[in-house]
Amino acid sequence: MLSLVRRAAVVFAAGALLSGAAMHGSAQAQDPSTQAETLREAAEAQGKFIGSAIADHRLSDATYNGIASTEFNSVTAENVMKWESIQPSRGSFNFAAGDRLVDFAQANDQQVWGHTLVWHSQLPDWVENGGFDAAELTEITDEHITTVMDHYEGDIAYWDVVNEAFNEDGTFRQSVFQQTIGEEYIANAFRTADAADPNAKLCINDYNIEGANAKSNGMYDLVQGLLADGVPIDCVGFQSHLILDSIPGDIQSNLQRFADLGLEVIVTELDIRITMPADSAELDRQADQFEGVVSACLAVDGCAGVTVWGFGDADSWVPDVFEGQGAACLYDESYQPKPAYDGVLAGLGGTPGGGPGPGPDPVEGCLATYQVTSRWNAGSVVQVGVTVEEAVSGWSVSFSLPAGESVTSHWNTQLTQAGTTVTARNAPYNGSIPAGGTLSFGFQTNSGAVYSAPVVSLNGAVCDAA
Ligand code: 9MR
Repeated sequence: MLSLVRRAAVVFAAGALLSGAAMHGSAQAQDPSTQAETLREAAEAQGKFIGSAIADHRLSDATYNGIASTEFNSVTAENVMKWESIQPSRGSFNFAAGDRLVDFAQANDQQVWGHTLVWHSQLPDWVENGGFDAAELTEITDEHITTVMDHYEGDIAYWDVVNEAFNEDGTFRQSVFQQTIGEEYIANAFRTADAADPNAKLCINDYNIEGANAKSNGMYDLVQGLLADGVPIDCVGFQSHLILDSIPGDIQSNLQRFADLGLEVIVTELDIRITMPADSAELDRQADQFEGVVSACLAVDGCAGVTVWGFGDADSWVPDVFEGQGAACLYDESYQPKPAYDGVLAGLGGTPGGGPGPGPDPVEGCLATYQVTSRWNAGSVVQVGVTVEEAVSGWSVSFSLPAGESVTSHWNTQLTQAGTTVTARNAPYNGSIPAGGTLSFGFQTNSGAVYSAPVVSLNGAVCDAA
């Protein structure tokens, strides 16, 4: 059972200075038994990277910025390096937002993953419907790749050079590039990219290729052919936009067959979506499934790392695209870590809960107090106390809040919220409660609504109300 996450202040480990193209291959494997405080420490101990897509407009939020800088050692531009953002009209380049991400990464010793140069989507109309012939579109594509990669030369470790080139049946997607230029637009893009920045790793990236299937077979045939032709391709990105309980069982062997071609493989856009509302059993299964994907990467020597596609449910693309789906990320809507966070940490060989130890003890009897100590029109402060009949070592207290009420801060606990269910676990320093002793913690919410005290459970047992 995945339980407690030890989340102390972040330590910037000496020697963990990972920036730009210098990172890959220079990350020193540390002793994996070292207890990891954060995802990035756990990843660094394994010589892998852990990344997140970053939404430019969220970096000004202190909580978002704090998690982005402390938990990850790689960042991918979620949108700001796409063609429509960077060259919205011909010859007019806009690097400001991409530069902000590079500055952020350099300030936080993180590598930058460039996303993406040639893609059918988020492509400005002047390219898509410009009516260019093959020679013109090739020239336009070369110009785009060269200008963007020149601008970021030395700052970007990996580029998604070509994105989502395949249909589900393994044939080539009929993008404007494929239709106008033909399949050779792919080899051409890689050659142009290699000339622009010979030190960046050059990847092809796609979704639904995590397991062996028609689409991943198409990708396999393509990259094998590119390598045979001497095309400078370094890596394959497996996006991994996955669905709870439908994770392909053969991710590791599929990654391995690509790695066996001599390519690096990377999980580039991981999330695991759930039909909403997500209950706690689903969140626990999601944690195990995140752990499984990360472990598959770790088990393959050629797998360089894992990037999640946003770390917080509040920012995820999923609910906008899949109606009724969500909760796909490591942190909840209030940026509290979910069980999925522990899953990724465990997959990276870290030790959720700060080290092996017993899970929460079963309890014989407990008495709960739930007091709203202050309430105003847009918030309230709650103090919870639970007195135990017998000693416990490790506690997990759960209860419900009214729909729409969210915890905004908390103290003396590590707390997560999934829908209306709140789970408050002990902090590293207050897990042991003697017989007759009382555990206590508090939190603040975004609502002043009046409601009666909820049923409080401790380690799965319902407590009497005091
Ligand atoms: O997360 C991105 C979202 O904010 C954009 O609106 C969307 C537009 O297509 O792209 C999302 O990111 C995609 C990524 O660039 C490529 N693989 C699939 C991702 C999720 O759609």
